[in-house]
Amino acid sequence: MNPPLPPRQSLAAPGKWPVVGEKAPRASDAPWTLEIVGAVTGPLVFTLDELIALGTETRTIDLHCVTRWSKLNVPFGGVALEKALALAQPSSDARFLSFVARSERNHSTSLPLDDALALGVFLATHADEKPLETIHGGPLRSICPERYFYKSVKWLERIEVLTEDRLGYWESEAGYHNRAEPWAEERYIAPSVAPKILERALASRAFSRLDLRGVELSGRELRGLIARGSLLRDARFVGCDLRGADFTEANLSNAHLDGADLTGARLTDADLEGASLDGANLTGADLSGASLFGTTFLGATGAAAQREEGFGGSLPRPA
Ligand SMILES: Nc1nc2c(c(=O)[nH]1)N[C@H]1C(S)=C(S)[C@@H](COP(=O)(O)O)O[C@H]1N2
Ligand SMILES: [Mo]
Repeated sequence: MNPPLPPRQSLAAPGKWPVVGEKAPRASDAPWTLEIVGAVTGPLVFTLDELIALGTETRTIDLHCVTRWSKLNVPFGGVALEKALALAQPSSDARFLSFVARSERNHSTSLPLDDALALGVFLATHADEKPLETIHGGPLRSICPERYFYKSVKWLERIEVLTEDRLGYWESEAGYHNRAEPWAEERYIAPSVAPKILERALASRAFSRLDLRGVELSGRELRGLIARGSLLRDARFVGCDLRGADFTEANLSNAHLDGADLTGARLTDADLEGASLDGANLTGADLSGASLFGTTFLGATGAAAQREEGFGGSLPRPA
């Protein structure tokens, strides 16, 4: 019987462990340390020996790379994240953790604090009873069970405790999904386009005519985005900075634009049916010709929507 694998994953060849992403840490003579900083009562720096003195254990963890290989039951040796974190005492407003690598591009990934603890993120120094090889993140890497492997950072040197999320390298540069749950196949934020195309579109803010159905871009700064005629049905732009964006003739049906700043944005002839713009700022936004059946503007500011001719949706209520 083959072991159960998340959708569309395959087992790596027995004994093989592919290398993905960066191949080596930043060159440095400084001894390895792990810092825990940010929204904590007591910022800490551990040497590796001090970290290990917190108590080591072995955890058997399944690895699922977003590029579709999996490796099951890998025995890792190291220290539970919660032991180190408890000593630093996250403050009451701590919500996210950013795991930062000692690498040329200061590679990072983030996790909600609650998920990191519930999933049992592990600070690994060993794999298969041997010191973790440098190419796989030795001397120290974080391992997050139950998430695609990009949520596990090689050459971990800093954990930043955050009150608001900060997207990691792959998540912000390559359109990788910020939750990364393999059983739900949360690989890319826009499942309908090739990751390379999304990466280029994000870098140049040129979305025109792309099929980006269901894209998850909440919280991003996307000022001046050009998305003329884009297919953005079910897209999520919650809380985005979209000042001056151009959505002329875009299909934004059922899209979520709650709390977005759409100051001066062009939504001319856009399809906004079923979209939610609750709490959005529409000051100076142009909604002429937009279809607004079932669009909600609860608590939105900027009266543009009310004045439009042919308005068929719900009116903004006074705040
Ligand atoms: N520092 C660092 N950590 C990283 C990456 C990276 O490029 N740099 N890539 C991630 C990705 S996409 C994967 S799949 C795994 C790969 O780990 P491996 O090379 O040990 O298989 O590391 C993750 N952690
Ligand atoms: Mo990956």
